[in-house]
Amino acid sequence: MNVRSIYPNIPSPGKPRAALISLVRNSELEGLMQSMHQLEYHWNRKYQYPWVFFNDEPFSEDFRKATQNLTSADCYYEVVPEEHWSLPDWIDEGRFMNSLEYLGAIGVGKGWMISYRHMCRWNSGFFYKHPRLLEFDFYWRVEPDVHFFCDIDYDVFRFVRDNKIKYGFNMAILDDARSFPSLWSRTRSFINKHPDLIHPEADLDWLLDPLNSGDYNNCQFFSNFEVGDLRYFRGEANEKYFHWLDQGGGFFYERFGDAPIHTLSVSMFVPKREIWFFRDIGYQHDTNRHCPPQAYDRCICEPTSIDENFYKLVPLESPQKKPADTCIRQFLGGDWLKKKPGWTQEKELAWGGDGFHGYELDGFGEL
Ligand SMILES: Nc1nc2c(ncn2[C@@H]2O[C@H](COP(=O)(O)OP(=O)(O)OP(=O)(O)O)[C@@H](O)[C@H]2O)c(=O)[nH]1
Ligand SMILES: [Mg+2]
Repeated sequence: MNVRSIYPNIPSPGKPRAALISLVRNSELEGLMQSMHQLEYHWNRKYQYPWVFFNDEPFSEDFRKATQNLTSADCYYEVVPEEHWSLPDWIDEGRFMNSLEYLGAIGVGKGWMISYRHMCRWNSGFFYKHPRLLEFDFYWRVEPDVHFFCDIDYDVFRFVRDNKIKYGFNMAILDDARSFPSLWSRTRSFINKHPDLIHPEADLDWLLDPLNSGDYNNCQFFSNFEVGDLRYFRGEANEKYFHWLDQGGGFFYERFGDAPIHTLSVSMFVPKREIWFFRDIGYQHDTNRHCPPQAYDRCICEPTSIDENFYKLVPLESPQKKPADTCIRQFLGGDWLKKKPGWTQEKELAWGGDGFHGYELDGFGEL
């Protein structure tokens, strides 16, 4: 059946210029189809936002046909420009090779993979510059093999636009600090160089550990799910910050990830009220899963506690220092940081009877 006949795409003058975007290999078609199918079924068949697929090589005919078959929205197939996916001339290749060997040997996830470094760099500083995305103001990032569990009955892009949200996430978890030993010192030097770029209503404190000399606590928005404002990423503050990190070589001599970089960027340059926790969108990437409470009528997942996933990438047993509270509590602050009787980080919390209260955001109230 043609989904257009059920949900006619009535173009309204105010429809946000937005797209679903996915960097993906031809070989990941099956995994992508599963992600796409679920997001189309639960959400996009009602809104028909276009899909933009990116690849470091041309997409195959099979890939195009299969993906186009899953949506009645427009699909675009783009190749990443060579200069956004190659070794810059200021990088010492020998030092890069040593880093691949070293991070691989100590077991940092995909630390040995050259393509992974390019992927992280592209997601940090290049995706929003691609000519195709210049047609759009907002994006929702979708990876192969992820799951969407809930019917989403509102236009996420309209919500983001109308409420001036610059960045939306649905998991905040600890990252492996061995992948970016110099990220915080490099970020600190950027702050010292450009104090004027720090937004007066930004909140960086949730990312700093008072028990560890005020250093970065390694919390990150888990960026395989993100909804954001492309104009923010193209703006002066983020662009200068990315350039500063890139010049330091951390994408190649270390394994700087786009997740901690996006997290630090928006936490420095965006008012906190413009960062949104999509607690209502059930989602899974590998073993990391987020499922909203009290949403049995529209979600097909078991509700997860607010602290879920905190230790998934960095186990409790690792020697890495942990912040005093889980990353999401650090972000939410306020009452979320008050310890309940018997509360410890090690214990997965059963969801309390009173449900999630969200946090007040200019009167948008509870999620
Ligand atoms: N076209 C293309 N896509 C890539 C390449 N490397 C990664 N990607 C895509 O970038 C996204 C992230 O890559 P992953 O390897 O899954 O990285 P990750 O999610 O941090 O790692 P996992 O936790 O192992 O899934 C996925 O959408 C991949 O399909 C590449 O070399 N070429
Ligand atoms: Mg992945």
